[in-house]
Amino acid sequence: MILCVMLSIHVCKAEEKVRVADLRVENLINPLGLETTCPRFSWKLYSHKRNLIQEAYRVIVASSRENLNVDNGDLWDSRRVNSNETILIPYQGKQLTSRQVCFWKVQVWTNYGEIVSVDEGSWTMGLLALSDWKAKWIGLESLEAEGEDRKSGFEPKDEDDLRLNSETRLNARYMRKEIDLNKNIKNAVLYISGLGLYEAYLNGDKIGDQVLAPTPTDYTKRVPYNTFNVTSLLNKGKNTIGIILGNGRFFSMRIPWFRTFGLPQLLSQLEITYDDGTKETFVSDESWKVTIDGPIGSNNEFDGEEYDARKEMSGWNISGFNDVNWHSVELVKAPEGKLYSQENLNIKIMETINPVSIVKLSEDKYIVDMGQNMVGWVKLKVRGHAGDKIKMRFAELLKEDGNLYTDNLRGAKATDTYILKGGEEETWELSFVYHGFRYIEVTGFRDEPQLDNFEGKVIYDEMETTGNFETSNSTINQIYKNSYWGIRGNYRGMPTDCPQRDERMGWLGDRATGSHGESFIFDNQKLYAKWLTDIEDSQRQNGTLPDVAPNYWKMYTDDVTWPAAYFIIADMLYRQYGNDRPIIKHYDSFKRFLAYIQSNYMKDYIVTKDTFGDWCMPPESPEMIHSQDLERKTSGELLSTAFYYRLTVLMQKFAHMSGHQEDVLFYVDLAENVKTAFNKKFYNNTKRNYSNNTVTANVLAIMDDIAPDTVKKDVFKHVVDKTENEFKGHVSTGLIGIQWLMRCLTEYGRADIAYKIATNRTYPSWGYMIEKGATTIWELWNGDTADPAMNSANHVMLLGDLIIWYYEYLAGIKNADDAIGFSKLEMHPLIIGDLNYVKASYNSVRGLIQSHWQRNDGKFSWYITIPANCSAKVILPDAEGKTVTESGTNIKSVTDFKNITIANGQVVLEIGSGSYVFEIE
Ligand code: RAM
Repeated sequence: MILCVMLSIHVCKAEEKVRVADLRVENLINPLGLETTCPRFSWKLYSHKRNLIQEAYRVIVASSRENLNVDNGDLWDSRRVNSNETILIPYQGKQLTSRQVCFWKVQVWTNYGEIVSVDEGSWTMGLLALSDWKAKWIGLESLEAEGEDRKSGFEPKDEDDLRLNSETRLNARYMRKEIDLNKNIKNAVLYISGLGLYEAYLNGDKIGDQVLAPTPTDYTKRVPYNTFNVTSLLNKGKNTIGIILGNGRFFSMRIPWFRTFGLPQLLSQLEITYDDGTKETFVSDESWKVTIDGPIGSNNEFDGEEYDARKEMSGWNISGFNDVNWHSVELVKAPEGKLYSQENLNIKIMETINPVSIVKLSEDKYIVDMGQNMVGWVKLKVRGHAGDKIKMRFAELLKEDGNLYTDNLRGAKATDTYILKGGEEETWELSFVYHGFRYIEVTGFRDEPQLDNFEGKVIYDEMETTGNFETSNSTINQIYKNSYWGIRGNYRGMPTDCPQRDERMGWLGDRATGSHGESFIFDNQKLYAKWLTDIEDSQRQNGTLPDVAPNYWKMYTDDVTWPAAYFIIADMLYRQYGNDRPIIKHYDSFKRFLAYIQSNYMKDYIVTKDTFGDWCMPPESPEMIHSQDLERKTSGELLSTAFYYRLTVLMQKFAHMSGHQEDVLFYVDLAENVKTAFNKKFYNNTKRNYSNNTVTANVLAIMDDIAPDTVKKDVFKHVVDKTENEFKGHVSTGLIGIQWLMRCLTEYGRADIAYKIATNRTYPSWGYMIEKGATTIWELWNGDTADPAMNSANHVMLLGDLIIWYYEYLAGIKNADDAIGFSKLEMHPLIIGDLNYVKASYNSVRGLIQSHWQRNDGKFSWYITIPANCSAKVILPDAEGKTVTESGTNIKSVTDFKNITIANGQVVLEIGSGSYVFEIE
């Protein structure tokens, strides 16, 4: 059945044209307000043709469409460059200036002839110099916020007091300004930074579909602005700009428990070009008006939003509104950070889902079930009387009696209130707050609420879903689905640990290896590149790196395993997306961190400091969060030294790539010394294992390539023995060991154990979470029984290398060792357990990769697609001595196939682009 589908996909029309499409500048399609003056160009080649190779390209960049049309690259013409590169080609033309509009296209020569792009791209440059800004920062600081006074005076009794009693309340600020445009408008661009969060309107129309913008930073370091082309929203005559400011992370949810930056403030610059070529600029300044008496009251990311529809100010954001009762704005101090054009994508409503049930709990209390632990909010539809108050409380779980379980939200109130204006049906949704929830407790409805009174809005950074993955095993499929929901639910302009409790921090350790797996599912490169800058922003003078970034908590524990994510993710961006700039940009910071650790915490090449251990490993008793059992716990020194070693190895490559050749030898030596010290200290020559023989200790020694090759197999036997005998085929690691576990078991020949771990339904396992009703991934293996103090039901750190294993192993979609951005693939599917089929695809930076295999009655069929201009080493499992065909022809007779070899029962061959159907019988 599946095979028929495969075969029909394969039919290739010979006359089909090769296409060049998906033109991207800095990996964005038609971006506005680019920050870099050396943008890079990427495109994809589309073709079903086999062995298609780009032989040369020419990039043309013009200052007008007219010039582009006649191939006049007045800004840059690369001329014909003999190269097969299609990603991130750097601009080398005239100096680009603020606001410049650029048009570009690419011409490509392939071994099938020349293709002129049908697609053209364009971008505009941002405001590159501070002097481009004429706008002034405005706000309203003379009105005190509740909680604001606690910034200094508040003295908490203990941790809990601090957490619970440092909450803040502050109404949204509504700002407005009417302007006169006396001529016809040719072009209008708005540059805006509204801190913490803004919603912007022109003549009553909302600008853009972003929510919770701009994305969060350490505002003492960097202040993002967004750019919009707003030409279509303006008219000759009177026009009105209306802005609402929310608190976001600028005026923090908890002070002083969280860092805060100040009261909300706005910078807005509207630049108009008229038809006659003249220009006019309208900026935020002292002439604007403001009120804090609008419908959006307190808006606190942890506690929820309060909306009083009776306070709606009809027409406030259109011309002619009477604002005599509004205040004049105050000029406020600019935030310390550097203004920059935000290049990572904003958050948007990415999906809408409907609830699955409503249960009446008491006279006025209902529980709405969204059927899925989701992140975002609920759009409410209600009819009632003025003053009726609808209260919605959010939670991930229910108690046995059907009420919300909120203990694991800690201090987050997660409650929205909506007060009706009365009359017609009213609809409402959040502006500046979001929740992580599956269930909503609703009170205040006059009539019984119905399912269609609620609509779930799923929000996360606007990014393409690049991966699809399905197998014949329903547990694996459900874990994949839970991961998909969990990963995207924790993208909030930074990767957060969790979306529901009073935390929501960008914890570094959670994403080290996870980000690589995530990159198959989502095009997360812009988000992670931004996050690396957040991390860099948080680095201290002495080189220490934070545990959370942006550092809304000032946590610097000098751990190595958490900050390691900084390096590992830079490497991920390079390997998965071909982006070498993060490595080059952050090289000095990397170096400073390693030097800091070396001089402060290294003794005889062992790193003596570790804070978190193998975080959240399965503990010895069900209610525990952290194991206290010394036999289960892996030595902190071992963890930090193993990670340190890995970083020194990465630095050898990074030094080379960033032109610091002189450092390479230093890191080679350092790595060697660390490795020797590690083996000396932790290797037990008699038992042939590491330290106290935990799975994590042995797995790290093997996979970080610290254990000598001669002993790896013996060490691995202990991994197997522990897992099979002591843990009965279950995971025994926490956040650290899990980053390598699935790959280690598979690489060393026990994929069967990896498969068991992947499909277990008993504790501890991802399948166990499903067994207990999870629709996302838990923070703790024992999330159903552990203390609620740290027990999120939507955390992705325990995924470790599972998603990598799904794509690279089960599906066999993997970058070849020496390849960048999938220019060359190594396709080697893992045929294991009772799996009958795997159907995966990944839309890489070079195009769509597909792998669908199935086995049936001793016959193995595999459909694969290699993007144009790419190649693959294909490894056909269990093929020796069998008949191997491709599209019906014995592979030996297919002249295209190069280097066919047979080894270890596998047939290995090299292929070029195109689609193939291999069959082994
Ligand atoms: C918890 C977070 C996070 C983890 C840290 C160490 O508070 O949930 O996931 O990285 O602790």
